[in-house]
Amino acid sequence: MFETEEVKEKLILVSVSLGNPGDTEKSLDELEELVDTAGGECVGRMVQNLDSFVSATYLGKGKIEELKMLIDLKKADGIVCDDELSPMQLKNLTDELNVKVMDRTLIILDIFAARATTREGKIQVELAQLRYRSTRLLGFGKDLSRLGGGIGTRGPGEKKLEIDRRVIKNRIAMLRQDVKEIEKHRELTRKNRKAGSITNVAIVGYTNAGKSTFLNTVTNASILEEDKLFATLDPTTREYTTKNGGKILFTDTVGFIRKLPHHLVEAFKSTLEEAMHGDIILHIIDVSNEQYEEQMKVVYETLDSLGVKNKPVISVFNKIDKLSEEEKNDIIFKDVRAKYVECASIKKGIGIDNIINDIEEIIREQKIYVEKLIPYSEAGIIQKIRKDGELLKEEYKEDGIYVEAYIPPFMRL
Ligand SMILES: Nc1nc2c(ncn2[C@@H]2O[C@H](COP(=O)(O)OP(=O)(O)OP(=O)(O)O)[C@@H](O)[C@H]2O)c(=O)[nH]1
Ligand SMILES: [Mg+2]
Repeated sequence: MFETEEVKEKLILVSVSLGNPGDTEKSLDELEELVDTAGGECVGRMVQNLDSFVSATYLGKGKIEELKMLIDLKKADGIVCDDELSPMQLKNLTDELNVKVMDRTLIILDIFAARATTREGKIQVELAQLRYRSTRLLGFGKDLSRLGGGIGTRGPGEKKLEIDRRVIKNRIAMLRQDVKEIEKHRELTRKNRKAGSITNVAIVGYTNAGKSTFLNTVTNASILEEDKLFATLDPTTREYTTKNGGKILFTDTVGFIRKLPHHLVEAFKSTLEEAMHGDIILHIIDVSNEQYEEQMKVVYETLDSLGVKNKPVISVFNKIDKLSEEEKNDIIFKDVRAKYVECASIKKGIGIDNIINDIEEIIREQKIYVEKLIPYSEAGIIQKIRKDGELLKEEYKEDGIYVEAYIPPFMRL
């Protein structure tokens, strides 16, 4: 991702394990992937088992001494903690260790900064980065400025992030204004779309599950699909025409991850909500990832936090081509939150027809039966019913056209 960088930063991953050691290791595996994506190199790991985080220093005293030795031994340039550090923890650890101290949030923000391409994406990422920074500069001198360059200091585009507190404050105010403008515009387009009475399907899922691959396969969109975390940041909407000529809009958006920084969720709220305004949620799961159940949980937690409720969910267990026959037999493809469950290999085009069928089935179920006399002045509506609904009967009478039909809930007669 940052090919221009010549020397990779050597980093040690650090975690405090409060519960299951297996979960901690899996979370660290993911952190390693994140660090790799951000252009760093993991040269070691250190885990401390504790009942709770040490509020001032994240790790206990003895462990910090051990960590110092590991840093010397591995000639590491810095550490990355697997949880978001408080400003105090960041300051104290930096003072103690004298190397670059980063956390999971900073790494994710860095990746987002590099991935952002649209004006909106860039504004949202910068806003999240500056909010993260502003509290970490406050009252503690310029701890983040001690990061030097490289990972954690890159803003969207080629820009280096601001470290001056006053400038940050002004910039945040400006960016917030920009975000407001964007939201206003969004609200308008959303209304227009509703008026167009097309079913919206929001594609959601853990990062790297295959969301963009689905949209590309089904609608010939050309969204970057990559075996990297957070390949997609900006939402993309594409129209799909069913065999019967009905229209469906699919929206692909940013993937979820455990411990998604709240600054990012805040900043990306409008993007995420946009996608969540869908009528149907298409949940893509990478069933070849051994953590897929945990990932499903994270997805539903994120949806809950965004207030997405009472929408029909279709869950797709994707990448079944990567499973052995034995694994396929062992896995129970089940999701209690879903109305329909499908197995698929989206990349190989397997299972896609079933997914489309499920969507059509839901659309059909959502339709409302009406009997109505439509005045001749509004005869154009018949065309709309043919397109988005099902016209059962039409009779031309003196004062209008009498229809019996199934219409979508968003259509008004
Ligand atoms: N083996 C296999 N690989 C797949 C399948 N579907 C997608 N992939 C691969 O999985 C990787 C991630 O796919 P994307 O479509 O970019 O995933 P995404 O959910 O959009 O990920 P983010 O945008 O990062 O959140 C790519 O390398 C795809 O080629 C599948 O059915 N089988
Ligand atoms: Mg994607």
